[in-house]
Amino acid sequence: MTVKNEQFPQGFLWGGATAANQIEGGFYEGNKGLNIADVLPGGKERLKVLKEPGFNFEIDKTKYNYPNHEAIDFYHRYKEDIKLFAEMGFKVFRMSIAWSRIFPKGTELEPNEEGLAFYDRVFDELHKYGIEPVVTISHYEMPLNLVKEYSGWKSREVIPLFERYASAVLNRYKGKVKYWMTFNEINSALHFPIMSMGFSVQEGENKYQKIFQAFHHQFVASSLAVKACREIIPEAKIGCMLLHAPVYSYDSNPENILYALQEEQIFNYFCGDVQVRGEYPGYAKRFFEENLVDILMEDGDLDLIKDYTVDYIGLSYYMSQTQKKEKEGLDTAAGNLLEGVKNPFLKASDWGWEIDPTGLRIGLNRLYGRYQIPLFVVENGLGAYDKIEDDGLINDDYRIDYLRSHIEAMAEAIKDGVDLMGYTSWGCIDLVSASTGEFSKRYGFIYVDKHDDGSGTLNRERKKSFYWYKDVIKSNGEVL
Ligand code: BGP
Repeated sequence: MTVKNEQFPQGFLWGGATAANQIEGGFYEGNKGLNIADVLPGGKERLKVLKEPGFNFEIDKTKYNYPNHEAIDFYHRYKEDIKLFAEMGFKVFRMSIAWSRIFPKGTELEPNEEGLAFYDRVFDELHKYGIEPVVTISHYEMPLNLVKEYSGWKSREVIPLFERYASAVLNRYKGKVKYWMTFNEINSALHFPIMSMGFSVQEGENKYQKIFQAFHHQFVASSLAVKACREIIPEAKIGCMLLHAPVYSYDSNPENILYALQEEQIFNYFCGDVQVRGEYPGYAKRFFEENLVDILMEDGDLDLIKDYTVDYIGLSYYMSQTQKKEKEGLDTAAGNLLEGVKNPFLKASDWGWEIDPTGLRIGLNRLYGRYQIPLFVVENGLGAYDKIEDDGLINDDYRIDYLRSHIEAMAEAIKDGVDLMGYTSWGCIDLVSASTGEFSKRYGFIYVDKHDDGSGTLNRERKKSFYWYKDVIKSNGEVL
């Protein structure tokens, strides 16, 4: 344990992060409709379907298991879980609302009262302990009906449906939620459009045309949500949410540096440039020309995007990426979600995600330098296999090391001048992994007895990191 000088501002928002589809379960309860996450299989099949074209959005019980159906049963156990978050001293709890609980098919004119009432109960429970909710309006769980009827965000017709949903939750929870975000990891669609956009790119299709057109629809929808938020809850803060994985050049060859810069622009900056600066960036023009992308827009879209930019940037940070123009002969960072080459200076998690706390400091500096609006690290953590010892303890020192090094990197970034609002570590309670559909890829301070084959009592246990994080929060990041 190291004791440091005061480095986090007073009021820093410490907490943990989750998403509805990865914790709630109760997939048919409270009149909820099916959503994308409900049809994603678990285990090895998950990554396969996310990467392959032609995914069909149906449940096939004979072939796969569907881990999100029960998840960790937060739907019924939220009180017990929130009590544990309070015990750790959380100031905030990041969660998402499942769109299909509020509008089961996405097309109804009126919201589903049972769905609304569930989140009322959750928010009330959080407030009972003085925990502020941080709410993502859409986190990888679009109603399945919209996927089937409209091919998800490919279609412009989804925009007013999303606007109706966003307005419904903003109105309902105006007295209860101060921090909002629109689309989770909006830029992740460049790798996995299924989860956030509700379609897969088919063989022979121009991937970029499909994805950037859908981005445009999401940008308009996001600005409409910002507009609604300003009108309904003027004192609230509403952000975008970006998957941030800073790009390094493999070496000092200017060709590789240029390539890394272009990857950085398209993957790390494009969505932020539109959502924060309110306009399509200059480099996009050339990228669109070279990739035969022609975005269909309507009158008023660009004005709306310009007028309703976000208040802060929520970001996830798990890894950096190292890029080289010609990759032949080099190891790729195989397990990485992002297709870079292996960085010889970094170790990786059991899933091949390269561990790079300095990359967080670099990323925060780059983002703040570019946008000059507050940043909020709303996801960061280590997916790891945990073992219950004979004495019942879970000694996850590897997780503590990971988190400590990333919190130190944030402290350095704050000293560098970055305006950082808070930190919600990902998967504060074990949950279903988004990319693998596994329970065994655990992130939590709280262990949940649930396994990849679906077995388990669902009992909750405090890990060693639980007590460590409690001290971190209590000391406002001084005791690490
Ligand atoms: C982000 C998602 C989360 C979460 C996290 C960890 O991409 O926003 O939903 O799951 O990554 O990823 P994974 O669960 O694949 O380990």
